[in-house]
Amino acid sequence: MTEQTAPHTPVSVEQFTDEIKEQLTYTQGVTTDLATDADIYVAASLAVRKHLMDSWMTTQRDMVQGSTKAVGYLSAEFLMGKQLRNALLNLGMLETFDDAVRALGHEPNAVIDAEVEPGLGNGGLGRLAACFIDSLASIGVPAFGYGIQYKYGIFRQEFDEEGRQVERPDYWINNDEPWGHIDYNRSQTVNFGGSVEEVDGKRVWKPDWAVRAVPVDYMVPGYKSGRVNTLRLWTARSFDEFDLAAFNRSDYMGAVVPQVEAENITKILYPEDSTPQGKRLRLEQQYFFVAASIADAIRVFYPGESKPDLTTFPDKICFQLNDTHPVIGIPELMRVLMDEYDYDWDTAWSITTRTFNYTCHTLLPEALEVWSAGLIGDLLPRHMEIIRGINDRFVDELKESGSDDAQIDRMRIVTAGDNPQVRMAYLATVGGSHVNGVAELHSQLLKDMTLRDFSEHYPDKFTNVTNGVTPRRFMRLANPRLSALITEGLGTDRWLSDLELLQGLAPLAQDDEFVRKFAQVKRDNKVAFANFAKEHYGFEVNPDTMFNTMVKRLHEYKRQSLKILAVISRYAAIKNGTVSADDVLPRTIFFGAKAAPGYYMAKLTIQLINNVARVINNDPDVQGKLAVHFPENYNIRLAQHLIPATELDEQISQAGKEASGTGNMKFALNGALTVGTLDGANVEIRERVGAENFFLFGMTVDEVEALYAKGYSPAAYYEADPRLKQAIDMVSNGTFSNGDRNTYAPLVADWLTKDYFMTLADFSTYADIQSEIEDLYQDQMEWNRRAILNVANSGYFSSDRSIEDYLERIWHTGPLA
Ligand code: 26Q
Repeated sequence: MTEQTAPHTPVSVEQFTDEIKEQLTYTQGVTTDLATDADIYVAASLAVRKHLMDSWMTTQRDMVQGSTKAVGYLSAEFLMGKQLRNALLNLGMLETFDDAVRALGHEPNAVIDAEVEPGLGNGGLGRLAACFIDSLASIGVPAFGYGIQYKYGIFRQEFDEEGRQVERPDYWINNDEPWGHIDYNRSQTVNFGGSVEEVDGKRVWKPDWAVRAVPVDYMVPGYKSGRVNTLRLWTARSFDEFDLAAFNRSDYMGAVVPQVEAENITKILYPEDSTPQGKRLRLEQQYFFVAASIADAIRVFYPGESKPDLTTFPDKICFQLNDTHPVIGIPELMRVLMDEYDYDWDTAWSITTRTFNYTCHTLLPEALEVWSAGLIGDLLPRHMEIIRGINDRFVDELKESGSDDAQIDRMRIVTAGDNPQVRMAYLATVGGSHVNGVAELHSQLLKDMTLRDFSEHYPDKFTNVTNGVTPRRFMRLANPRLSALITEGLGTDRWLSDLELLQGLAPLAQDDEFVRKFAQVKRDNKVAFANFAKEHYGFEVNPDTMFNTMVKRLHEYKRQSLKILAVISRYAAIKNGTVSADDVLPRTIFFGAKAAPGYYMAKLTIQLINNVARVINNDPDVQGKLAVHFPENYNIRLAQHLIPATELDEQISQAGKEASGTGNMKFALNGALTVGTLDGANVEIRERVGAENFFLFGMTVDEVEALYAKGYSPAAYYEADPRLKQAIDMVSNGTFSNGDRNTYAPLVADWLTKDYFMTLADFSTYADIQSEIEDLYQDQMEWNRRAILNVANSGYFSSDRSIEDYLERIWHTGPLA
């Protein structure tokens, strides 16, 4: 990383206290003595924003004056988490804040907690985008995050009496939201529908409706870099707020229809994070934010120019496509260049393909976005023409290079036949310079399977950038105790911007004194989590048990089922005395997971986990030996509390299905050991931390493929392992449904007859490795030594390193001078 510029002039506690009071009085109109925690939160946030303002403006100025190319990270999701403490950290004002807030008679944590977390993402992909813009600002690269300010983010999850997931709206903007700055003066118009006509030999799009895209800007402060970038989230507004004619006819509802329809576009985040449905509103969202962002970038980099030379556009900014969600940007930039600025196809194509790059985040074929050509043609007729133009030229290119018909059919961007479909991943691959996967294994599998024909046709386009996470939020903020110990051990806190320095901890794993301190930190984090859980979720946790966690979206491929079956098996063994009471290592198991509202099997699995927890936690026979907790509504805040307290992390997806995973990195960096399969970034984590410090089990990708090929029959595994048979029998005989045998019948039937992700086949090795885990845990010094080695060797998984890789392999740019 480059040398850091001076961040910011220090602010005294007195000055900051005064600034908070000033905001309270003159912005909010609240007296200091009557101010609530939420008032203080808003006042402090506004005061902090002011401290960022100068750096924000100089960063924007320097970006436009342009010593280096900027990055536009186009993403339908940014899962930011709470903002205030992150901004304070990056300004070096954490302690000043605590003291000022106390001086005003408030408790700092209560004020921090008053912030409502913006949940503008589903999971890994959205959180990755948030980590990346943090790293870009910290490295000093000029960048925009471009996305959508959803009015409702990811739903708030509740559990009903039966343990079923209930989705509640997440109306986060309802509260005072001091971070987003709405900038009506930089609005854009986004058009939809209509038709394309030929006028004087030119194709002219005559749209029939339009919405106004209004930017809401969030500051993205770099850590000690003196740089502040922008996250620009678009919100949709109507041009015709009100139909006066309708109102005058007393059609009061009808009068607001145009407004309601326009604002619907950014009303809600889609909660599906795989198997996307081809819903019109989703396409409207995608085009809405991408079209506004492209127009915005042209406005920013060619201010006031009516005839800009856009052949220089790829030197000003490159756009990273976070999965296929923004891929409609490719035909949109073509359209803008040809229709609005009069470039010919070849020039426009050259500019476009040099501007875009595409990151793929999946391997599941059903997760690849496909839009019906009919729908695109209806909503964006000119774009559909352009997509066909891209497709036709690409097919010609394939013919010239000697591809056979079968291969051409496999590779068409627009499928043949009477219900043609547009394959967005293919459009992204053809329309950009680079395609990357998100972990070594994933990138390899993309080349060998998912995009094989393309990697043969464009061998140089494909590369890998392994994901990473920001150590600022997920170590320094989430785990202050461990951070302090690391700083003490290394004699510096520079590791927060150069995470490979963690390697300096490796020798300390041999220092018993350090190991004991590390163990104490983990213990303190467990106690702190127990208190937090009690206060906010109402359950009792025993910190003298092993904390074993599985948190991630609920998906069959991630195999929460495997974990719950192993838990049930363990429960049965303790209850029946198959393991003697003395041999039982007390464990507390934590689950956190949201299911897509329409994903039946995932929701049934949530219900099962909740009911297994209910039965186990109420059974005196296993008291103190086994407990299961499923706090509802897993989110960034809960992650920041739970990850530092976890000792054993579960990354147990079927090999070849999890593109990367990023939770795995957060846990390793916070001193948990991982039990996991050879999947996604687990492979690289294990390579780095050492095979002896990672609990590996399960089939490999090749073994999985071989078993599919040979024909997989899960029932044979059920018959072969009595532990598995017993666990499944307990699910089907009503142990976890008050005797009702129907409740989980669909799950049981799936396990025994389909089990597409081979949970049953991996059960035995997974159950077997538990005794290895428990043996090591009995030796706390040795366990903690290995945990330290996980921390020491995981510095590679900083999102700063990911960004450095993007800069070098894909973006070919760097920090501002
Ligand atoms: C698409 C179309 C319509 C509706 C929804 C969607 C949609 C939304 C979100 C599709 C996918 C997602 C999110 C995917 C995701 O989070 N993938 C994860 O990305 C992480 C970051 O690269 C990886 O670590 C995970 O392995 C991967 O599952």
